[in-house]
Amino acid sequence: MRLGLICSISSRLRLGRGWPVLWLLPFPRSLRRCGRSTLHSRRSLLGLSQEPTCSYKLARGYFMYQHLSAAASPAGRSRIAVLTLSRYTWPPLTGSHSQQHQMNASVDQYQGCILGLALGDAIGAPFEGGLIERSLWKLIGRVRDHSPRWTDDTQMSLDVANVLLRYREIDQDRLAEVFAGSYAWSRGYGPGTARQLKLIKSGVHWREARIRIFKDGSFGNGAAMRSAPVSLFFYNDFERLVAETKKAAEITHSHPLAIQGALAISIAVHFALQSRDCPEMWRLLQEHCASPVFLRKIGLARGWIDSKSEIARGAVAKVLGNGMTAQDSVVTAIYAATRFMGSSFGEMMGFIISLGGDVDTIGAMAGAIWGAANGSVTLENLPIEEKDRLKRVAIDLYRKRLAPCFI
Ligand code: R7I
Ligand code: MG
Ligand code: MG
Repeated sequence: MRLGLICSISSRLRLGRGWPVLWLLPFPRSLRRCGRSTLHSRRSLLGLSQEPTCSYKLARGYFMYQHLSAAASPAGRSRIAVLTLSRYTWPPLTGSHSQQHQMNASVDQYQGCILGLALGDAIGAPFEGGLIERSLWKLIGRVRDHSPRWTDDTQMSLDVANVLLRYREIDQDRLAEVFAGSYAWSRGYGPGTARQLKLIKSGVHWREARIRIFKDGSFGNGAAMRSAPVSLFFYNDFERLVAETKKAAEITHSHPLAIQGALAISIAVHFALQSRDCPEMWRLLQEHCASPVFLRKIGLARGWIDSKSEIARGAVAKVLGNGMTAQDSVVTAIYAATRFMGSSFGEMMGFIISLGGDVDTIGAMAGAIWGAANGSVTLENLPIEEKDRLKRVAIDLYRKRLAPCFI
């Protein structure tokens, strides 16, 4: 009874601005402090990731976990303290979709996801766009050590990851600032997003900027291409995964189709991490991407995968699409990743390049899914801009990913 009370009153309390505040709460006598080594082995078994300030365990297998973190405010002066007290059981409780399954993705899969995303983006970039874009990319498409350079797809994904690692949620104001601060024309941003980010930089609020270019919000694939890190961070909590994916998308892409595209990639990455059978993935895709165009394309892709038909690239490009909009590229990427899940990354990229169109983005989305399922071993030897940074971000996302919370 008392345990429940503590859990409910202390869940993610935002304690306001000012100096960091430590809340001291009484703990039931039946809880005893556990040693770090016990905690560590239990944490790895449970897939917990946050570094606790202290933790308590009950003999019955329940334990409490106290986490205190402080995040700098926008001005960098005042601080917000967040205290999280959670209760876990071992084995995890059953309940919602994500809690019904053992959550045991590895750090290698996280690295595979981020490396796959960046490699798909960088390998696909020279094939994107018309003659002018391709010629330009020939000039600027390599970094100093001649590794392929990634584009806006990876930059915005890193921005999302950085905000998640710092604030442990999608803080939309902060993410809008980070997007605008990272903007560089040479990363090949989508035309609408480039204009929005310049507006935000000039002081226009993101809620205003996002409807200045397209009045209903953009339905470009710019939200879907950056949603994989959200899926990695909220791997253990499917409801948060859905809610935070929407928040990350709507800053620049508030059109329902763009949001559905972002959800589709988050869901596909979520299932790739679990190496689970597909029927449940297709069902959730249909549930969360319920517009007629998505439903039609998801149904077709599912039928092709289930029948193991080797559909010709021309038909895939024509029917599922290869364009810059969410509805013309997201299902294509999920189809390519699923079809080539048991093949090499190179084979998948060869297929995606042969589709033409928005190759870097279809490559980035499919690469994230493929890498989340297959891990990073075969991607390690491929050259890519700032490989160490990409791997570090993936490791941080793994270490700090949201632990399951049963409050
Ligand atoms: O979605 P976005 O960030 O573009 C991402 C693409 C990826 O391929 C990246 O690699 C990069 O190259 O760009 O940029 P937006 O400009 O918001 O959307 C992309 C395109 O979708 C737009 O330029 C439009 O052609 C189209 N589009 C729309 N067209 C009509 N009405 C998006 N929203 C609308 C709309 O509401
Ligand atoms: Mg790009
Ligand atoms: Mg692109």
